[in-house]
Amino acid sequence: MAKTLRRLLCVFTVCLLTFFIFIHPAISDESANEEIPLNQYGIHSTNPYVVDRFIENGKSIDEVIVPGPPDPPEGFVRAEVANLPVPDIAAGTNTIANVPAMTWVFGCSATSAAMMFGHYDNRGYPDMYAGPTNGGDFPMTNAAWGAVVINTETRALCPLSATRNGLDGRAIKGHVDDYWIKNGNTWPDPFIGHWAEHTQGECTGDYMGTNQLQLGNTDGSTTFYYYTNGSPVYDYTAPAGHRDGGHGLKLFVASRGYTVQASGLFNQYIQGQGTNPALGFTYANFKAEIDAGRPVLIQLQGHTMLGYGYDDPSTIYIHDTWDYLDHSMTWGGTYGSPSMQHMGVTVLRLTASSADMGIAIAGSPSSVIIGDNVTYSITVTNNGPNGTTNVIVTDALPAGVTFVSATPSHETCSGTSTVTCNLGKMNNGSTATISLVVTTTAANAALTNTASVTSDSTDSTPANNTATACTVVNNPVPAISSLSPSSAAPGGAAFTLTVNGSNFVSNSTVQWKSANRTTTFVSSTQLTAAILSADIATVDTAGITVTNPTPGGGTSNTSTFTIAIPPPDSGGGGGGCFIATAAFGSPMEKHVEILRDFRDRVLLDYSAGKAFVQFYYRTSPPIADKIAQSESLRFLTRLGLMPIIGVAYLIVNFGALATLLLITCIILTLIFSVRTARRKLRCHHRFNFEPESLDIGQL
Ligand SMILES: [Ca+2]
Ligand SMILES: [Ca+2]
Ligand SMILES: [Ca+2]
Repeated sequence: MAKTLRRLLCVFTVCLLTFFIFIHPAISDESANEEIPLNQYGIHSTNPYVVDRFIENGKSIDEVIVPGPPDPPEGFVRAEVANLPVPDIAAGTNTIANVPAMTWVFGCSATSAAMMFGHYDNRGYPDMYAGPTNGGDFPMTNAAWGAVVINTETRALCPLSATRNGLDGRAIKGHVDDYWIKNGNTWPDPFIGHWAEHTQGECTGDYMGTNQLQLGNTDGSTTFYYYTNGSPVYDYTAPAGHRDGGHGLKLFVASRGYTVQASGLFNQYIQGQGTNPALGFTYANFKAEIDAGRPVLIQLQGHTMLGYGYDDPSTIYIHDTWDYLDHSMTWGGTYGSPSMQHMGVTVLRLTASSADMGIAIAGSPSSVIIGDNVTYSITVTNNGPNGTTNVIVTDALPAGVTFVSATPSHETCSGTSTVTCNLGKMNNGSTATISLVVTTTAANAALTNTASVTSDSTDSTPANNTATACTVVNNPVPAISSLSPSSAAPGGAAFTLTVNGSNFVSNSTVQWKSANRTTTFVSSTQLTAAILSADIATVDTAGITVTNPTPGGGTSNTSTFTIAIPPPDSGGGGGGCFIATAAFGSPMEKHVEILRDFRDRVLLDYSAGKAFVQFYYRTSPPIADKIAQSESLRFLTRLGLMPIIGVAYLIVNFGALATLLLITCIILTLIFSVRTARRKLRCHHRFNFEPESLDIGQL
């Protein structure tokens, strides 16, 4: 019996524990709710805007309306304008940069959503706003769209929150025309019974159900659904005649061609606002969204704002839909005074937009001469499926070119060694071009220039994100215009030859009679070359050329260098007749002139003569110096030169043959005369003639 009692007690204990573990929270929910007074809609809630509570799939759901006042409530005091800290996640603070701030545009929830999608429009999702303002890039405020007076109320405008006929180029009725009468108005929407409802699209208000009485919203209101216990409600499809504002966000995203991550859309009470204290969205959860670059809708009792930053331990930064400024509040606390309790969030996580960016590059012309410009035509294409933002083309210029200009079809380029062009936003299927001009500075058989493209979106095909153009940069054909010097005396020393001309390059080579000589590049119009003493050992002419190597290149015209006896007035005694000048005292003396004529008109016509002249000029100057210093030597030299001068005179004036004949005749005459004289002498001996009386000069 006692054993049975122990068993019963044990079973009872287990049942009791099971009851408390699994059943008690629900009881706790109910009892907790019932401790809370009924709100204006007869619901046990501290939130006066919970309009209904019902069970679905075994869970209790709150239907919450957000009336979203167009202006801060009467006497409302907000916290001071926040100075955003510099993002530093490790230090416990972060903000998402450049989140638009808007004033209230036909519903705070639609306005907050428009700020969020406006942000995404500039961060990889450019189709979120595709209107004409600001080139289709959603601006940082809605000031550009101005305001309008409707039924005595002045209302700010923004087509991303609420479309309207005449706004932002729209020529048909839109959200405001069909659904809006006056803030808080509960009348049927204006289009009902009067005109056909516009096709919903392009604005958050359409999809979120804002202002639409047939979806249970009075003017200015949007509805959201929350699990009472604080767990998230994923993409909730509301009962007929109702619309969850969160689900509306997803519908809007789909209408713009983008998608939401799995479980990437939910409404959730923050921790402490649901019936289960263990459940609810936390400050840490919010920080994770901000760190991922995702703004979060902050739901207050009666108002929606956009949260985009945090600062530990519990400050969050928000745009409150009432001005363009940064504000802050404490996570889970109240906003302003009279206070609006922070009660929930709506989280949206977009799937990364996908844009296959492609780039092509073509250099023109494909073959140039060094110094010419090459124009690279860079074409960037967004092959989709989404539009994208922050399209950046990078081109690190190769060696051998210098930057001239970079002209993009839109936006800007910068840099001269690495050219960076920020092309900004590119819609699906759109194309942008960049014209990049460089000057070639070095020959290159394959000048390769590579450009690459990146964007904010995921790229399904990275292989086409880089492209290369190949250009042949040829050396020009050189040309010689002059040489300095252009001649030298034979037997001179090695010297530096300056070659003037054009199209010379750093590796041009000077040739002497087709043989390379050590060459120094001075400029594109001047080279110098080391000429050897052996090159000018003898009287000669040498063809000078310049060769540029491949690619391209070639050999110049030939310029002639002369190795010759210096002209008469170029120094040396007597026009080069050193000994004769010393002997006769003047280079203009007529005997010297005869010798000079003989040299120039006879000797230099023959190679043996040239050789003799060269030999003479190398050896005669010191001898001439000695002769010039002694009168007797000068006399003897004059005497010795006389036969040579005579022969030279004859050859110059009568030719070599006539002179030879004449000399032969003279010699024969002399021989004949001598022999005749000898015969007479022998006769004289025979007839006793005196030999002393013989005068040969008389013969
Ligand atoms: Ca856009
Ligand atoms: Ca309405
Ligand atoms: Ca690609």
